[in-house]
Amino acid sequence: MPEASISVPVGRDFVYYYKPLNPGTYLYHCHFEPVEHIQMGMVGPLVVRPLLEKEPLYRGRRFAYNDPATEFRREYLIFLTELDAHPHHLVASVQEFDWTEYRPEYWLINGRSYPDTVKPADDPSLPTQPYAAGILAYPEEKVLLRFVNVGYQQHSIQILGIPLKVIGQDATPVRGLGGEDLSYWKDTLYFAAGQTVDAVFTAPEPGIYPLYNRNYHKNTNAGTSFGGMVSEVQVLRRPYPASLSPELPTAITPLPCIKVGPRALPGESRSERGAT
Ligand SMILES: [Cu+2]
Repeated sequence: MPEASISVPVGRDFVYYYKPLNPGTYLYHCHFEPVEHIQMGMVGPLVVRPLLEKEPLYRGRRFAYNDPATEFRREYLIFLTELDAHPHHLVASVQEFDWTEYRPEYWLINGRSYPDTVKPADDPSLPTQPYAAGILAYPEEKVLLRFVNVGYQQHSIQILGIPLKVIGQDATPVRGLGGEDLSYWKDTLYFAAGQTVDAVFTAPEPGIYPLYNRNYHKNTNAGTSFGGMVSEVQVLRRPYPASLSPELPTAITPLPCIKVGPRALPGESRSERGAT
């Protein structure tokens, strides 16, 4: 809950435990001064995998939820944020900013704007934006897109030529009270701020299919076209024989994370800080 949860002072750490109960696509963000800190980048996605994947019958296969109908071959994260450079300049020089003046001029997918979105992960030209935002698949593969909108605006995303089937929203499978399948097809998905959506498609014939924000002013970088919340779905021709097909990312690949364990500050023992 913003402003009511525990704060972590500068130079200190805090170990937070939680038990994930339900599979799906989530997001996390800082809960202290969130209006400023979310804008400054204290945000991220969180994926909880279904226990179904651990059952012997389904081992080695991927599912979005505990339902065999939610199987997929590849998954990609579409992490939507936007950025107003003005408060960043002010905060960097320790000046106040009135957040009701928030007017973003950069729109990002996975922390990048087009054309950077389609560059590979860990591209040397983007040392602080390591995540790729392009979507790769071979024809007829089932692709799961995990959309997370952690911007302050609503966003509408369409993939030209590829309708999307919504199977989950806010980490909840789209089902009726009796468990009936209420998943539905959409050309344009609309995301409220703070919303997540799981949508699938079957890769069509080889080609490049643009993924873009239908609010066209968000297809720019500070007024310069063409940019912003734009990426591509690339459906690649599978070489023959299929065994020669280059490896594609089959799942969200986490970057190597820095392991931060409970550390004692000088003059302080671990037990005093409640570390276990
Ligand atoms: Cu914060």
